[in-house]
Amino acid sequence: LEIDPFIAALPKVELHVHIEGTLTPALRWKLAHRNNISLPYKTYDELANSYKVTYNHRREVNGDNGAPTFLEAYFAGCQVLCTEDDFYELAMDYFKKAHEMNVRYVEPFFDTQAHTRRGIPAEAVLNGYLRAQQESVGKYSVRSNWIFCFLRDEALEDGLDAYRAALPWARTRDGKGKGLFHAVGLASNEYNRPPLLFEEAFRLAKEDGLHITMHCDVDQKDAVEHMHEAIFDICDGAGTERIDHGLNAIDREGLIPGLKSRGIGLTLCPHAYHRRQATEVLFPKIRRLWDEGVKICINSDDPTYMHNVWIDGNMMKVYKYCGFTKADMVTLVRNAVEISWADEGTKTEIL
Ligand code: ES4
Ligand code: ZN
Repeated sequence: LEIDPFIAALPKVELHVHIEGTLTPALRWKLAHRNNISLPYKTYDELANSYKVTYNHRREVNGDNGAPTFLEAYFAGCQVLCTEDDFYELAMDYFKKAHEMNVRYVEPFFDTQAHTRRGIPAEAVLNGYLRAQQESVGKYSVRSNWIFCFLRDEALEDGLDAYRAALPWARTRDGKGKGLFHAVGLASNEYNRPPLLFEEAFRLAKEDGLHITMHCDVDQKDAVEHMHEAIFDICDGAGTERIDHGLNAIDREGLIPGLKSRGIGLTLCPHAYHRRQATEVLFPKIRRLWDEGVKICINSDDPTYMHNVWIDGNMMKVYKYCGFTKADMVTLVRNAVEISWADEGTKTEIL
């Protein structure tokens, strides 16, 4: 899908992108050699082919066609990331790409657990991203506030340990932190891992003055129950400020009013869903959320693992298939600004 010049030139904001999901085969190849990590691929082409993943996180659902699941490929990619410089380069590559797409402001997700469980010190991850956050402003005119993600398929205690270790890099209520992240999220495999399992973690983050979001991925098992918990139960219904994905809100009465009354926005990633939903099925659902007045915005999720469709490609898809006007596309960006956690000065500078 060719990017229309209007979409290319539109100033953009991205609120749903996993930094580890922007790792290109080229950088992965380079870091594998630099860090002396043997890849299970003999050639660069074989490596690039490993990015062709299946949609569902569960192998038994995909059938065994030999392709890795998304999460298998994503965590395999993480293995080349070892030093502070590696994390810095990963983030700077993304910021460069963001700059080229006229993305002005980003709230990237990061996992520390994906790295500490391989023996990488959390400081390497956090300092690498912190340096990129600082340098991207001058170098690429891209500002960012980051989101620490709990891996929901790991134990709560493990997530709490990771959170406590990362807290000096947060922008906490007392103003003492290093300012890398200002929010927490919930990612990885949602199967049998409802949001309420992480209630304690979200309460803690809220006490620390951080914002809260969580993934409720599309068409997962118990998707509407997970959404119901996220909206009505986490911190007694005053917890989550956004939901990542959340397309299943249209499937149960009461969810859309719950989103609207609390001002909970949805960070949608249309291409991720388009991989397995027909055009004429998917885009009317997005259109319906829009028509019902839910604050939605458009994002890329894990672009290098999703056919290299970045935020501009995702915006093109809704422009083309939802029947949105140019003014609507501007409103989508304004929605992102509104539901972002940028400070007021940054918000006015973005658009
Ligand atoms: C993710 Cl697509 C997706 N689903 C769940 N967790 C994730 N982490 C990064 N991308
Ligand atoms: Zn995501």
